Amino acid sequence: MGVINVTPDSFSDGGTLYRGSRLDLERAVARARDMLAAGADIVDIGGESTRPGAHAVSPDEEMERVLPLVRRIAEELPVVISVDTSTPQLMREAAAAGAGLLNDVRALSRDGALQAAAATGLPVCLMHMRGEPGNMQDAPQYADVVTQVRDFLLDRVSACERLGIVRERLLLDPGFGFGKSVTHNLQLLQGLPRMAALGFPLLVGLSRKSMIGKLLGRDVGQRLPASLALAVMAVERGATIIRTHDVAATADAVAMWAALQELGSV
Ligand code: PT1
Repeated sequence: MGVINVTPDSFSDGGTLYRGSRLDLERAVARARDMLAAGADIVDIGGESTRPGAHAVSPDEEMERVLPLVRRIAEELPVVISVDTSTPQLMREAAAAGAGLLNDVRALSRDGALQAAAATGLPVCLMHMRGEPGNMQDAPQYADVVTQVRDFLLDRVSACERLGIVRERLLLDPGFGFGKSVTHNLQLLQGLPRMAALGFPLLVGLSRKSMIGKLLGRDVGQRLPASLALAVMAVERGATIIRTHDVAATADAVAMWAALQELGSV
């Protein structure tokens, strides 16, 4: 899954698709095409920055950022379009525009989100977050992060099922960096097999995140080697989909793991 941020203030690819405050649609479509050529099966389009400390965006602004790009990619490219949103109206309109997956960092907790997602008939990724991007890194605490994240996600699965979203439509994501210390993130990575044992496909996003900066002292532009190591470790522990800014490099890294897997099964 390749990341396409349509936010002028993205943490990691800081507005590279923007000319001033205007999204360059042609460049964004070209980015998606490059990701597809590099081995992405999915592109994840987000119009709300959710990095630590990010500010909320209005639903109208978010929809204006995301929907034109969803339409263009749906017309032009044979790739699954994921929409990274918590906004019910955007879920509905994105589905009508050709999206194939809803990715909600708030696990359908906004008013009307469960109903909107159910109505689309699309698969949904439910992610764990503690708090909101603006405050989530203020000293997060857990007695047992793996168990608590797992139990939260299972509660959201139940909420989905009550609205008619069947389990077969759900993916889970522990939400690396969303209200977690470095140690919590490491514990979640090590505990990923317990999450995988629930039987849902697991999506993980570790690409360029600040845990790498904190552990290694690397700026956001210097985090690729560590991101690749984390991607391989996640796949090894049961991750199904890797959300990444660097599709070609990540596809190669994961392909090396896959080659070794195949050897084991002959
Ligand atoms: C993610 C994810 C996401 N991450 C899913 N969607 C972001 N399903 C956006 C940092 O610590 O992991 N899974 N959508 C990006 N959010 C963050 C969070 C970016 C933390 C950076 C950090 O640096």
